Amino acid sequence: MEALLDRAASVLSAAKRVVVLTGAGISAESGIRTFRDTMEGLWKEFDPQTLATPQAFAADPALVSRWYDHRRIGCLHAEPNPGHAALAQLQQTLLGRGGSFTLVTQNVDRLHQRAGSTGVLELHGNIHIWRCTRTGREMPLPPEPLTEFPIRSPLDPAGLLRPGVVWFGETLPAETLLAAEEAASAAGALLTIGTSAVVYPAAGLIDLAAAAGATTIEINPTTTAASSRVDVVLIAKAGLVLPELLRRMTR
Ligand code: BV8
Repeated sequence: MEALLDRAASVLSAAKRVVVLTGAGISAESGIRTFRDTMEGLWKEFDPQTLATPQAFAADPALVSRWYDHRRIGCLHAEPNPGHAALAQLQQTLLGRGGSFTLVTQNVDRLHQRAGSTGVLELHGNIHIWRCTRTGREMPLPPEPLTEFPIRSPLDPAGLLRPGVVWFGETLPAETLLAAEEAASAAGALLTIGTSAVVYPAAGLIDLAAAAGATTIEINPTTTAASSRVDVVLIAKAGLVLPELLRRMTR
């Protein structure tokens, strides 16, 4: 691991343009269950992949709204962990050296922003902003649990509020995806952290960067669908290894 850490640190230090892609794993140490094991307690019998769809919301808006509000409150009560903090510090370090840094996340919890990261590209939206199903107007929700499910839209009597996330089968925000693809295509190094790398087009950013000549590095406590395609695989938890990586880059 020592040699791999040194190699990752020197790759990130040498790269002029760094892109970081994060998934649910970087929020695991903040107590937010990862997407594929998010179903606990009363949500045990549901599959997140089927619940995170427009079809599920159309079929049972109360159930889907209840699930998202449960996760939203969990995100509100969670705190950024040392992994989030290290990425915010990495951005400052690289910008301070005249390089560029782009953080692309699949997460909807806003913990990167709360840790101080800026310019975060949220490919899958944000669980704290909901929008009217009739007008499309977005609005933040109050910091306490909802009491009615589904929640009627205050903007249109026939409308409901839905979470401002991208469901399976929905297209990603075009500008955000384009910015992420442009950054990945110009990257000298891409660091993927805490994602099983099975959801597209997000996971495709790894291949885009590699095809453009970037050195790709993965941090994940298990191997993933991307492990065989990246240059450096660090089998570790993000909250432990990211601060160590930063220390090696700034000593
Ligand atoms: C779309 C928001 C156009 C909701 C989510 C090819 C091209 C394009 C589309 C597709 C394609 N093939 C298939 C598709 C369809 C689909 C897709 O990718 N399906 C997959 C499952 C096969 N994609 C789409 O539908 C996308 N839309 O492309 O539109 C289109 C439309 C129709 C048809 C074709 C094309 C929309 C995808 C977005 C879905 N919304 N989230 C919500 O959050 O509820 S995705 C969801 O999965 C989460 O956002 C999550 O972030 C994401 C990925 O999961 P991960 O983040 O990787 O989380 P996971 O639990 O899987 O893994 C966690 C990892 O952390 C693990 O590896 C674990 O080991 C690790 N870990 C654990 N602890 C730690 C840790 N790592 C570090 N430290 C730790 N301590």
